[in-house]
Amino acid sequence: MSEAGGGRGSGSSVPQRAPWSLVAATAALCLVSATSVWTAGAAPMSREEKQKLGNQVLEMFDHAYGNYMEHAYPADELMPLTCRGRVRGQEPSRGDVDDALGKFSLTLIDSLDTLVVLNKTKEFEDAVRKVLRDVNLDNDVVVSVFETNIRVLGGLLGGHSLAIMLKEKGEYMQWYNDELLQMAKQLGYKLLPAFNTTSGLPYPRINLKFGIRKPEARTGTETDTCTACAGTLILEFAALSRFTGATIFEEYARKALDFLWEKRQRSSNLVGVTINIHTGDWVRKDSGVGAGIDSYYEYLLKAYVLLGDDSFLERFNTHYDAIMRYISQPPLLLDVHIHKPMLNARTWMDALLAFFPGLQVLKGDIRPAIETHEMLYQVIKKHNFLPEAFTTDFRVHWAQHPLRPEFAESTYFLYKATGDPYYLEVGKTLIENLNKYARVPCGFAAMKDVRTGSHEDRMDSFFLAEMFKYLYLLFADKEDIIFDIEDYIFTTEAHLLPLWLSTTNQRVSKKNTTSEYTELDDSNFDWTCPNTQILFPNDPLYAQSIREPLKNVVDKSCPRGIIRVEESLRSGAKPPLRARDFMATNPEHLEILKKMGVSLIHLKDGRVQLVQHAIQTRGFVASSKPYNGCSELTNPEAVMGKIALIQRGQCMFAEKARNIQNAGAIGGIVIDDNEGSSSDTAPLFQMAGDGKDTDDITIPMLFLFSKEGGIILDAIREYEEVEVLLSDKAKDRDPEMENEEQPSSENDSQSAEQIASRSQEIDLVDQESPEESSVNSHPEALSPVDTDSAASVSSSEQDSNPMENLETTSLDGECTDLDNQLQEQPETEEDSNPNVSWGKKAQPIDSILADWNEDIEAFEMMDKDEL
Ligand code: DMJ
Repeated sequence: MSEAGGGRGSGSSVPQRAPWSLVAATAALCLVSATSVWTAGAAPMSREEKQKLGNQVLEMFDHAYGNYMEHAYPADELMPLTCRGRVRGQEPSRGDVDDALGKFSLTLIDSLDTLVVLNKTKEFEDAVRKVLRDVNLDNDVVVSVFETNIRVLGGLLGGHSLAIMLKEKGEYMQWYNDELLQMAKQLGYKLLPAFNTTSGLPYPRINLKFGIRKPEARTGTETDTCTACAGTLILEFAALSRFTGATIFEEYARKALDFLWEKRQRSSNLVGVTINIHTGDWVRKDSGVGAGIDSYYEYLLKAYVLLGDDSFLERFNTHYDAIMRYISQPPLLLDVHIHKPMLNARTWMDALLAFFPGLQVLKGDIRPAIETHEMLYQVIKKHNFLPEAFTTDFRVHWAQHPLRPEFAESTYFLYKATGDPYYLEVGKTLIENLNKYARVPCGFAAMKDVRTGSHEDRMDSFFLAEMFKYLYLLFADKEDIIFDIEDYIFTTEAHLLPLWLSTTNQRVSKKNTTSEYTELDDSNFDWTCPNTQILFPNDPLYAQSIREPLKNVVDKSCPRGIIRVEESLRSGAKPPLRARDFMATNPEHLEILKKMGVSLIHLKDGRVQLVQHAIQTRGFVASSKPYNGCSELTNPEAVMGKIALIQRGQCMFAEKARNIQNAGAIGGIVIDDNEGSSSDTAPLFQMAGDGKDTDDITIPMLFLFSKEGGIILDAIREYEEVEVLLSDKAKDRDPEMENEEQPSSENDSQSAEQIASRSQEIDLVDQESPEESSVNSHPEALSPVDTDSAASVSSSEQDSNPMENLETTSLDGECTDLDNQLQEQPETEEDSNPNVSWGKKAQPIDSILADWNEDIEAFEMMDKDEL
């Protein structure tokens, strides 16, 4: 490569960053700024212990890499149980998974820069020579464009990046003359025909020898690709362009990203999982941060960091807002529908989303990163590894675990951001589990079933590319690494690309898309990096205080489904009634509904209607002290006979409820401590107990997001006394209800018509198919009483059991069981049709049916999903 190309060829000196590019570099660099800050909580780990663990990682890498080189090379992967190489065509096909194998010594290429990170420079030099000598990129084999890009192109570029770094240091790689880069360029040109679509989105597969179109290609007929597949090219392609000066690669990757951005669902700002590469229609409209989408988001933020192009940050921020609004339900991340983002599309999560906390660290949003990571860690502690998919109550959904590195990745970034030694302990557990459960004489074997500990004859290349890198770096001090890791950004396969590329060969014309966005303001940049200076030195227990309330989230969750039924059969207790099992003709089911304050009415036309009776508590509000309500109140006189205001966090809701109840409060309102949260945008939040019996709690409790809670807080600042009405009905949902007297629990004896006129309404089209029911119910609502007259309004009678009230949202009792929340999804604007089941208004049956069919189709499709 010539200097004229502007790239950094061998012997060239490191280009100076232009001042503006520091923004990009800083975004990556600030991740490591907290390493020296010790946080209390977990005991600090001694240097010796860290070194010991680092050495253990090295030994494990040697075991994996050594066995691959000895028994598998030049095959793409090692089969660690039978101790031989996996050669495509010679083994039974595993379907899409095999598309990563191009007969190009995948594991060797994917391991190149890991060797340098792990200080195995001599081995790196040998490995590069082998790649140059042995690897053929022109095989008649159909490969995945995505996998080939992230693993092979990324591997070659990462190898090149570190080769030129070493050469410049003057000891190793002195013979190197950009040969890896030349191979990368050759591969880049082989991938380009995949982009020959009207949309600019690449075909998912390409024949390395024949491309797409030729009859011999055996590909090119696909119509769909995954969003991550089309949206995870920019780092490698831009690096290739900037290293070589050939702008075409960056242009193609940008075009694909531009197209995806154009196609985002405009009201939710989310993207689906798969898209038609010709029409741009979303084929799968479910949306999450895991399989199928994950690295699309990752590359938007990292493209900004590497390339310094604001438009990528703007897009990322727009998507991120949508993710936090709809998908993030801390500590969970749950897929939703792009067109109905308040509707969960699944009741399980996949293991790939474990990278997301790491991305949140890069974004600077530490709190949810800590929460999700903690939840994942507890799942790991339960099953030794993260199963490929697990349910919202943390049961295994898909039991395999192919030694994925995402959780180690997030652990590393969280440690860098917080300096909390807790994350070192997490890393230690990962190492122990790998050695204990996955290590076999000939390498490390993927888990076939995390529950039984059975193995698969498989060791994916990403295990060497990523896992060992992140684990080694977790325990390494600066002096343990022979170069400055802060000068590089990690691709999604953990390959290293130098940040100086941001100022090199920037000749690619950028689409002018900025007019679509709101101007970037300072706040965007505030949140681009974790501001560790502010967060941690002042509060060394920050990360721990976020983790603490979640420490039993997995253990205390209610097991469900088969396990639960089996357990209940053993114990004689009745299993919980799940929404889909509900039978309108079953008296026991009706009894459960009744206990929840819900009656079932048979209508003349054959439909049935579920009606929920209003439950109310009226009283003056008073702030509790301490405000978090986590210990005995110091101001019982102030809250006695009142509705206590408490802040979310620090302890379980049940604990808060007990403390205010003991102080004499007649109800409680928990206000979210997540500043800016609002029921306008956040999905329904359901309070749950701590897994223990909550029968002792008899006062009603209500949760309000920060914006709505702020209305009350403002009111008490302005007026001496503020009275509120806690009700399970939103008064303002139906103006017709405004003047009606609110029904009380005595309404049990009212006529069906009376109740129906002021109730939420559920239409079941077919009583025999209750699983097809659609219920339009609403979260508990609080109606502030007119503050002018508040003082003169006397307290109404408290007539409900609060936890019962809370639990009416879930047939499963204390569990936050999204499966059973059936119909607790607040409607989106798009969905909020004034005719939809509120009061007596009815949604036209055709539209209900169309809606249901769409949802059912989506659910069925998702049930069949594979990662
Ligand atoms: C890796 O190949 C990459 O990280 C990719 O983005 C998705 N995950 C696999 C490993 O799990």
